Amino acid sequence: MGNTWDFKAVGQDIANILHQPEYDDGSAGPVLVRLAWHSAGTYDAETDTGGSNGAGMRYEAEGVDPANAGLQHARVFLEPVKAKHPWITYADLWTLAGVVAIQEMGGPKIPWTGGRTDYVDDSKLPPRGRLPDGAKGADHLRWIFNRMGLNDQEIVALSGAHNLGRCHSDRSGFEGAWVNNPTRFSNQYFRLLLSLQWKKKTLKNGVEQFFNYDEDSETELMMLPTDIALTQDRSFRKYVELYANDKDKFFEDFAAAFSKLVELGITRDASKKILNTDNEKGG
Ligand code: DDH
Repeated sequence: MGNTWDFKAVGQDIANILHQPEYDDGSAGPVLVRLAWHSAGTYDAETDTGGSNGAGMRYEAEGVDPANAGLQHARVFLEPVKAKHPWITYADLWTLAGVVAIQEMGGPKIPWTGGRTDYVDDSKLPPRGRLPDGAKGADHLRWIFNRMGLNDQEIVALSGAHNLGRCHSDRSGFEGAWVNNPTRFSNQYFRLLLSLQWKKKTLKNGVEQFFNYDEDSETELMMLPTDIALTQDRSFRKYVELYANDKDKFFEDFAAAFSKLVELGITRDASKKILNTDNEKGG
């Protein structure tokens, strides 16, 4: 049984379950990152509701929200880690898993501190519809992220998480991966957004998406309408260009924005002394 507050040991065990040869591209990493993001991205600054505290996806209202389809896989991957370290809250486990996965896939160290509670405060429950809709455009992105207190630069930096993973038609209705190596964190997403020709296509299920056939790898890469919107809006595009040209700057800004994301709306359990719980695994 792991020692209470030994987040480093939890981080190590998360790193150990990332390799999943039977799943997707062989890694649980991308879907764990999405779990962390969707647990936090419901935050509304004005009413101080939503956010990662409470781990609301354990319950039906948030858990079976169509926006969260597929994230049960991420939660199942983490159960052995929770069983070994029962003291950790789900809210901490899910956000730490995202942070550890990013780093293990070659991304930046993301400052992370434990202490989220699993207490569900009914008055803080987020309504559905707070997570972004990939079929929409720049105004929608600002509406969603400004509500969390995040600005244009942070929106673009965070969107760089689409270097990882893929869309599944049975989850979101979209299909395909953004980059050729979707388990390696990099700024490739931004470079491809600018360098390839993206053509709109309507899938059999009626969903519109952008595709490019990559002759080098003989695979078809894709972008969501919201990804393409980042290149069409002047303010967003400035940051797409910055991150496409400067990987270090992208890593730095991504780490800061992701860290901010998983802190949104957090109230820590004051009865427990949380000392020096910085994510050392991320070190
Ligand atoms: Fe995303 N994302 N995301 N995303 N996302 C999907 C997959 C992944 C949007 C839509 C989708 C962020 C922002 C946005 C990841 C991380 C992050 C899928 C496919 C859709 C659709 C789901 C499926 O079919 O399985 C939209 C829209 C936005 C936006 O408007 C900005 C952000 C901010 C992050 C983040 O982590 C900071 C990751 C990782 C995946 C891959 C998941 C997987 O299973 O693989």
